[in-house]
Amino acid sequence: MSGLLYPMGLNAPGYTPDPEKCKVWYFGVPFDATVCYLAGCRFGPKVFREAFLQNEVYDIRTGTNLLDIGFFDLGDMEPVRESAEKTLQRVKAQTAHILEKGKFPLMIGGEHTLTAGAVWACAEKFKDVKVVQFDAHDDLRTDFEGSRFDHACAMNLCVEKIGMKNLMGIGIRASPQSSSKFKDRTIYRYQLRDNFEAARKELLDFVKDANVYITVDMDCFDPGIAPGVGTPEPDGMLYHEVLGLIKVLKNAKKIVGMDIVELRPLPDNNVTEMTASKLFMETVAQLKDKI
Ligand SMILES: [Mn+2]
Repeated sequence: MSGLLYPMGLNAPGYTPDPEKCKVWYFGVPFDATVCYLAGCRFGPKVFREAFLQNEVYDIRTGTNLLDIGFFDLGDMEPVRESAEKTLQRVKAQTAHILEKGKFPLMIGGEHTLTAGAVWACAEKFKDVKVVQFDAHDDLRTDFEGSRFDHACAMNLCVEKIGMKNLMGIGIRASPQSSSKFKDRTIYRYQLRDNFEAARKELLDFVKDANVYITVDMDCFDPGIAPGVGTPEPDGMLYHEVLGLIKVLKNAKKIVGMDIVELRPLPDNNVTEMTASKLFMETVAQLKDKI
């Protein structure tokens, strides 16, 4: 293939990753059946891949060539359109399969509910798992619109398995009164602004020597830098704040898995997916000794 003077790493002509040599195995889940406001995150995996293939594979901050870690794309998982519960079971089985192979699972959503399936698989494999959730909303409702399997209940489905003490929500700025009892498990957006160092310390104490699963709801970011989400909230986190907190996770015992969810493509605006894919690459580079 000629004509491309500067082929991008993951997108380079002729680059075909060997799955056995790739540490990261990723899959998409095109599912957004329970979103309550703006639908469309079922197309998240498609645009994430497009963005991902445009990123430089050299990470400046850590001096890491990401091709040395290796990324293998398992494609999109088929959801059960009429059942979030059954879809979660499929996510759980897919994640368990990746963990059995000794690989690092990354799931691209799709709606936030999907996280629970991945967390269930990690919790069964590693027993004591803590979840670090970057999100605008706490997602701790026990049910919503008559269902427990709803994106407003995503974190409740996780803590039913791992326990409330093993969840830390970060960047939260929208919550129903019913979940305010969990405020000691939450670093609210205003707390990050008031005293970032104190928040960093709180997260450090939480993740130290733990098995950690990372879930990134793209609405954790400020809508200005991530407008492509289904439920945008003003006054969100900035990129360097999220990455600054991701770096704290180097103190974990192991990072067991990760997802990026609620990415909803906009026409002619790829800022959100570029933010998502860059954050994922930098997270892998920062935490490469723990995945
Ligand atoms: Mn969420």
